[in-house]
Amino acid sequence: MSSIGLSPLTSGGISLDLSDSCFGFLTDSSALFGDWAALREQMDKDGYLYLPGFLNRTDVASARSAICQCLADEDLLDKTAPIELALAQPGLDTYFRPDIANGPIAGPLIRQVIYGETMMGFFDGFLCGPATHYDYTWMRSVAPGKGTYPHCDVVYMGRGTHRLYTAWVPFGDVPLNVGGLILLEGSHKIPALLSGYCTMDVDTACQNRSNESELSAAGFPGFGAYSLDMRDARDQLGGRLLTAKEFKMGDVLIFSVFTVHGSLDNQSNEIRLSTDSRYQLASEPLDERWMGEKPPAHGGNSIRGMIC
Ligand SMILES: O=C(O)CCC(=O)C(=O)O
Repeated sequence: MSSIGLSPLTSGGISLDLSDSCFGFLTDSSALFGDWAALREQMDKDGYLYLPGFLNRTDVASARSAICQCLADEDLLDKTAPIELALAQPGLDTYFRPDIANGPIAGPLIRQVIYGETMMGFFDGFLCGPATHYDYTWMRSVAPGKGTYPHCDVVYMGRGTHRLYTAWVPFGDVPLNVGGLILLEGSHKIPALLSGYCTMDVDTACQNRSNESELSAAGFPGFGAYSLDMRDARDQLGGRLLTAKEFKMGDVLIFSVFTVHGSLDNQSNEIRLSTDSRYQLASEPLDERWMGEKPPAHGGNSIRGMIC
């Protein structure tokens, strides 16, 4: 147990330092709701807004049921347990399922939650003008044992405006052992990141370096991760890693594309279900990789050649 009474928490298989100077819990900004200036100030200060209960829980639960049914239809769930619990088949290997969020069965219910009036009204007010969202929706169905390495979103979606925000929405209650999102407080303002890692793009091919991406050529591991070691990233960058004691259906966590984040590992036997979706002013440039009926996404024609 740590000094704050938690069992070991891991990210990427590495135990995190849970001492007060390295780890803590997200600040609840729901009391600021409606005060756009205060919400912008809070985002500017910490790099995120945590809004528990902001979305309609019943709508989120309906979408969850449809997602669970999709997973059950594919035989990914433990057949001895109710589908709604999303308990994984032993040995299941699943992590990323944008096809479910962008598909015809659960998609409409998910999109109603994340692109409906409540969310878009929030971004209209927060961004001070009509907001839009990317057409592409990222959806995670994170199997036991898996998690997300630390990264900043800008390296995956930095070709349009940088006044771009991610909303992370759990489609299930996510206590610590189910492995929710974790972010590094204040990391959106670290000069070395802003002038280095955050200027790069995963969809690049260094023609003088066997076509590896500029991130990989600069020594960043994986596909755009800042590091494969959340603990070490925190030690290097400073600040506290923050998460929620339990994310609940209806909660939303909004953060800047410069905020370092990843997830805790899923240490339970259920599949962690969540989406991450992107919002910006409609009048500002969009990253075309994520727009259209069939967004081009990464690779293929999205790759830009360069000399590194
Ligand atoms: O849900 C996760 O594990 C990661 C989400 C993420 O990277 C994001 O919201 O940008």
